[in-house]
Amino acid sequence: MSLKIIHCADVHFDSAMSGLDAKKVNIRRDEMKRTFARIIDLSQNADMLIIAGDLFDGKHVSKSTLDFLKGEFSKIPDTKVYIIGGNHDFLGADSVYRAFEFGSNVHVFGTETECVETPEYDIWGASFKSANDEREMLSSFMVKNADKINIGIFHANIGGNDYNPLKVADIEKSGLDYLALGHIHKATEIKQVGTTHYAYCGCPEGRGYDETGEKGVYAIELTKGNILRADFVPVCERMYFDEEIDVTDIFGYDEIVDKINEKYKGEKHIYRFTLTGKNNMAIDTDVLCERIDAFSLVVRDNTKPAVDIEKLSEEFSLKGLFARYALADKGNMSEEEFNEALKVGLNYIEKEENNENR
Ligand SMILES: [Mn+2]
Repeated sequence: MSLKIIHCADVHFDSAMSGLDAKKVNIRRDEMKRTFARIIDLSQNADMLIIAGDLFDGKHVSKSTLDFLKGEFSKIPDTKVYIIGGNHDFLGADSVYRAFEFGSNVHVFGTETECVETPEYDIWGASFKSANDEREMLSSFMVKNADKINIGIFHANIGGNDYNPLKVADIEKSGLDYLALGHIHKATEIKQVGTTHYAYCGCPEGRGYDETGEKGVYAIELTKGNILRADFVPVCERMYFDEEIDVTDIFGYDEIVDKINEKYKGEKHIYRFTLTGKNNMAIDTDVLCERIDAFSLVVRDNTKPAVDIEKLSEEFSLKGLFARYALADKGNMSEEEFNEALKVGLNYIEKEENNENR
């Protein structure tokens, strides 16, 4: 007998989605629902859907989100849904997990480690009882029926000091066959210690520039002691990109736009490009953003002027004088402001000198 599992975590429904305007936040929230609907689709033929914490971003969950979830879970009546509360949606006294009825195929684990026994497998899990639950939930843990398939679901920080810190040695002693983890938003590969396989699947949809690239879930098929299949299945609607673009030796907005387009490729994702390198152009990043049709785009200018400012400050010239004043005032500015001021000033002086020489 083999067991099919869809392992997801950290959906963070109803989160604020920083950096996007209100209209785009609403679009992203709809996309989040489509992403979740895809996870439900994947779960049609699975024995279980595991949600390893932080299904919600906080304790305030909208009625529409709850009704949506109930509707989705009802589409997979033959798939068991196992949920634990993570640090964001811990099982406090006023938790939605206590108040809302998600459906007869849905089980939410309580705050003490419990086991749901079925003829085919035992599944173990526990919800966080506070935002920073420091209990080590797997220390001195041991499965009950070692000859059965044993699954674990925990929100945890492997090797950390907080958020249910897990020791790899405890995983090794657990007797679990598969440990489905949540909390870290970046997927790991399927790891193995002793006879236990374990993984973080990451979040299914990025919500910030620290959650870049393809996001998804794990589709696992296993028998006692054997992983038959472990596929990372991307399900995200949109991706975040946070990349640097070196604009040394390129000049003019056209060339910078070309260079951005090489990375951007016309796709409607969420981008943050940071211009780096040395360039004397005083770049208006708004102009760049207007010329690129992305879902969301931020361009930051971290370029430095292509001059040696220390050396310039020793010159007996208007530029030299400007450089001396600029260096003297440097302490009052951020690095970015300083570089911007240098470029604007030096470009201005250059223009004036060119006019005089005409
Ligand atoms: Mn999370």
